[in-house]
Amino acid sequence: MKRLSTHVVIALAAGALMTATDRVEAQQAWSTIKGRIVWGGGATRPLPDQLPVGANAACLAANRGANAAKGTIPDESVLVHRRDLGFKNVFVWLISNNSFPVNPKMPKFPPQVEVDQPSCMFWPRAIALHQGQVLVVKNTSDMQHNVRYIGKNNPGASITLAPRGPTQIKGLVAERLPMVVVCDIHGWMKGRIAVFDHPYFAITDDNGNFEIPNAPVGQFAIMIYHETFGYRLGKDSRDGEPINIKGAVTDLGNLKMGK
Ligand SMILES: [Cu+2]
Repeated sequence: MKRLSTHVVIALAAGALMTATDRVEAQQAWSTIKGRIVWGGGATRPLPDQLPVGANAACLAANRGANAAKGTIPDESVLVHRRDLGFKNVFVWLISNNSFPVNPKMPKFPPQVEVDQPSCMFWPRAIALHQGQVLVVKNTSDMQHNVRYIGKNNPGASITLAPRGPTQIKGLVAERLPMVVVCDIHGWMKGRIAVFDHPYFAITDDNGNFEIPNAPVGQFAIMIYHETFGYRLGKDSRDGEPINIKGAVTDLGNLKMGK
């Protein structure tokens, strides 16, 4: 039998690999992960602290929750819904030691994510973006703000924002945990910016709900993290909680968090 030339053998081997990969992709199923993070720290929900903003009339005037007589605005670091105890602004994301399969039908992310500082607060306070998205930091107030963030993989920056002056932050890369963002002019202004190199992340809404569509069926781990409480189950869950993703919907139900 005539020997096959080296390049023909390599080409055949590559063809076999391609076929195997295609088969895996064809068999990969997708599921929507959903659930709700609820306050689990006791019978009474935590009420927001009141942050003294002193004589800063502009902050008081612009903030709907302000108490002008006392000169305070509500601290938004822990927000638990007064009726259903849903826990807002909790980051939820999948982690894996390997790269994730991605559904080819998954919609593309919009080019940018926006955050504003209209009332001496970052709104939204919890920000999540996919690597490649541009973070647009707006300032629709009549005050000067700045935005400073510190990352482990990102060099960080401190950017002054004139009244009505937006800025764009490009080239953010994935971080293991959300980065802290602050305004140095108003010491109480804090938020978190999470950056992911995969599309499987969400932030809980006012009622604690989250949803991660198009997640790959299989055994993975899920991270549940809040700026004040850290990992949902403490250090035991710093490498995530096991999750078996299966069926059209993987419903995790109510997950308690807080202490
Ligand atoms: Cu500020």
